[in-house]
Amino acid sequence: MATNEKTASGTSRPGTKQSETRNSVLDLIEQLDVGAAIPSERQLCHNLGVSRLTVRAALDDLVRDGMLVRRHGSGTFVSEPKIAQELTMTSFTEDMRRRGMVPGSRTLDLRVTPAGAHVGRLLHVSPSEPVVIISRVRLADHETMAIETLHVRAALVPGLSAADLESHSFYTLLSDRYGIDIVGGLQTIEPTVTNEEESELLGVPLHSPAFLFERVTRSESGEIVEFVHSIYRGDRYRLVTDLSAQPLPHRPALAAAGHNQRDGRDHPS
Ligand code: 16G
Repeated sequence: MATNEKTASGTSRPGTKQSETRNSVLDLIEQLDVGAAIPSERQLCHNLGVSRLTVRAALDDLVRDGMLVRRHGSGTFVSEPKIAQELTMTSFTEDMRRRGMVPGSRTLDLRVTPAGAHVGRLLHVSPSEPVVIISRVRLADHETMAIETLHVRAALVPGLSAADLESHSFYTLLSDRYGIDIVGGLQTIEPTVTNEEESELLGVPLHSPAFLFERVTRSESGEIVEFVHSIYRGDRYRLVTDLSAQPLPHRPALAAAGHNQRDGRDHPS
């Protein structure tokens, strides 16, 4: 499986004692199971022939990168591997299933309100257009992964309920119940940290690193279907892109995808 790799990002700054130590610990992690304890700092110093300071710095680095987790008083353990998120059009449900994980969804809120200026602009509707706003916590193998807030024109999804979205994939409902197939869209990704509410819902410390995804998708007819604002856990995700060769020139393609190059900022619309 090309996902959930433990150490695909296991390279580090070359040529320093710390990076060599980091790589040796990464080799060790590869041989251990998730949740297994790594040897003590003292043992590692002895095995690797480096100072305590070097070992500690390398371990700090690996803790920060989410490869190891420290538990007060009991030691340092191999973390659950991060999810290697490819930047594709797939749904959360489909994505998790493909990784052999059980997808889940908890609906926090579902309400219908006028779009307002900002969401109206993103969905290409008037500010008074009724929009369904649904907030969901997304789970994989019962663990919290992300909070997604979905905005969709109410007229597109009559009868959509909170319970529907706990037992079904939104993209599957769109296709099977409402006859809408998503064919493309635009997504932006920014680094962020979790606020108090997000930290609580995700079960992570306040101001934990996270990814802010914003996605606008369109159907076959070219109509905008959804605007989704999502906070994904930074300790559980890393982003992967396939660097296949692009036909030149590629800047006009970016412009066509909706990027505003004049002010240097990206506007998903
Ligand atoms: C993904 C999408 C989200 C979409 C959802 C549908 C990202 C960042 N977001 O999570 O925009 O609404 O899939 O998932 O990838 P579902 O079909 O499982 O409900």
